[in-house]
Amino acid sequence: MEMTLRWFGSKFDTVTLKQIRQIPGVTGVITTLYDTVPGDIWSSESIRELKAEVEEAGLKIAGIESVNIHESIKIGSNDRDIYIDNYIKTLENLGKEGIKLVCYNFMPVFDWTRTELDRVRSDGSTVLAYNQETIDSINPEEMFNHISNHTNGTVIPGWEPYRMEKIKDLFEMYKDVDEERLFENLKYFLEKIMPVCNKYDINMAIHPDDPAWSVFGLPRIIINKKNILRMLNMVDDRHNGITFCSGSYGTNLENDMPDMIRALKGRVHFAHVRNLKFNSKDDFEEAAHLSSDGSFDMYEIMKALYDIDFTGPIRPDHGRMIWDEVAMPGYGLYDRALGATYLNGLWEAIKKGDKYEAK
Ligand code: DNO
Repeated sequence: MEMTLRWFGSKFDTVTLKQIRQIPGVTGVITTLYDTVPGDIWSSESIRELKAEVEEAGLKIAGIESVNIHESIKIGSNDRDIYIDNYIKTLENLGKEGIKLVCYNFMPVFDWTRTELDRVRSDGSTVLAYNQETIDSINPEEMFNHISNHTNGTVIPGWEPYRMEKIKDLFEMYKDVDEERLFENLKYFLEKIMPVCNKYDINMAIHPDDPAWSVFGLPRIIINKKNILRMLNMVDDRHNGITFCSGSYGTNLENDMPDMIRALKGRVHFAHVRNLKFNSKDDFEEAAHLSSDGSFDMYEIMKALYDIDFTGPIRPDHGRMIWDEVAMPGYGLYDRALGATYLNGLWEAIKKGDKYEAK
């Protein structure tokens, strides 16, 4: 595996490439052109500029998160082919610059959903949290305004202003899209993009729906082992793969994550590894990465990735806000650096343990 950190570009991120470079064992960043909107064609020039900036800092671009999908593709509207063609052009431009990993998601309207961005934990750190009752009692627009007031002045991924511009129309457009239709639309999209992925050897890594169930009545499909296998088999190409995100699949306690990882060998192209602490089935918060701070056995998750010979990029995920840092919630420097170091430690121990066992 290759340890990375997510970075949103010098215009948007409070964390610098220099700081990232100084985290032991982090060799690359996962980044994006954050000022594009879904449907845009990413120009070769802007990709090259981004790449040069990252490389000048002694790092590499290990992958793109995300090239977001235009809603017309998810809905399956008449104009979807225009946006698929644009997506293909973007992939082509990324491929020409040697980029081999693209993370995306197929969640209608929203991306990941949390109800709080700054829940205070007993140690004084603040974290992102989810409470089902809050979701059930709030409408999506209120939710958006609520989230926007707690971002420490940053534009947070998944809650970019463009998402809210057409929210009412979008809910209307999704009214006939159920899970089956969403699967069909995903298949249509994947079949169209696989040729360019094959040509440039680009791994597509779909991100799970977070949380792993329907939110605000919208359909969600990338939620469990059964659905992932269906998605992988319906377009059976090794470039059609997944992002294994423990913080997303783990929202559903019925998902046995080490078992899922083992079942997906060869198709896990990217990993987001973090912990969650459940207070009840309907309320969880994003703990530190350390197993004992949350509800997951992080050793078992890393061991499963090791066992499937995972060689792709991995990144610590949302961190807590600690040590008075003011940054994008979930994406500060300090706790993610601790997370990367912890995950690197687990990996080293697993690898060495494996060697001793073999002797
Ligand atoms: C949240 C992220 C998601 C993720 C997208 C991938 O912090 O994990 O926004 O980047 O779903 O397309």
